[in-house]
Amino acid sequence: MVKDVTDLYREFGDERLPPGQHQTDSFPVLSKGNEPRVAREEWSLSVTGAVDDPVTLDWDEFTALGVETQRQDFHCVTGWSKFDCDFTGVPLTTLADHVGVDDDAVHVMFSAADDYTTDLPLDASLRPETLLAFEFDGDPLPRSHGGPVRVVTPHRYAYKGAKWVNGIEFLTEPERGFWERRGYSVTADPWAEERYSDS
Ligand SMILES: Nc1nc2c(c(=O)[nH]1)N[C@H]1C(S)=C(S)[C@@H](COP(=O)(O)O)O[C@H]1N2
Ligand SMILES: [Mo]
Repeated sequence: MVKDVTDLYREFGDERLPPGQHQTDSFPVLSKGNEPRVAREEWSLSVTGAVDDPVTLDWDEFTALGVETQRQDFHCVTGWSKFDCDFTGVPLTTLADHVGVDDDAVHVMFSAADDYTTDLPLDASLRPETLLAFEFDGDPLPRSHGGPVRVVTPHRYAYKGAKWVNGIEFLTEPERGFWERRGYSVTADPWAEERYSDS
C-alpha cells in the first residue's frame, strides 16, 4: 500500500510546484564528491545525542522498526522538482519513538558516509514524511541516489536528505551542516523559497 503525501504542499503554498522550480521526469544525481559504496550487510545507523537510549542499528534491526511506502515529491534547491517518487523506508518519527527523544532536543544533525552533514530544526525533522528510504519505485535505492539508505524530506529542499546516511544526532543547540555552513538555508522551505540563509 502506498501512502500518497504529495498534497502536503497545501500546508505551505497554493501550488504543488514551488515557486522558481521546474518539473523534470528524470532523476538527476547531485553529490558533492565521491559516492561511497556501502553494502546493506555492512551498513549501520547510529542515533545519538539528546535521546534516552542511544543505539546503533544494523540492517535487520533497522527494517524491523516498521517500513512504509510513500508517494512524495522531490524538490532540489538548484531548481528541479520530480513528482510522484515512491520511496519505501522507516519514518524518522518511528526511529525517534524507539530511542526516546529528550524534551530539550531542538535540532537534528544527519551525517553520511561521504562526510556530508545536514541540519534541520526538530519540528521540521519529526514529520511523518521524513523517511529513511531504502527503495525507490520498488527497487533497492541506487547507490548514486544514496543507497543503501538515504533520508528524504518532501517538505524541504532535497539537500536536507542525507544520502548514504549513517548517523543521526539530536541536538540541544542548533549546529550547521555542509551546505548550511556555505550559505544555504537552515529551514529550506521550498514554498517560501528559503534557498539561502539570508533570505
Ligand atoms: N551524503 C550526501 N547526501 C546528499 C548530497 C551529498 O552530496 N551527499 N547532496 C544533497 C543534495 S544538494 C541534493 S539536491 C540531493 C540530491 O539527491 P539525488 O542525487 O538523489 O538527486 O541529495 C542531498 N544529499
Ligand atoms: Mo541540491
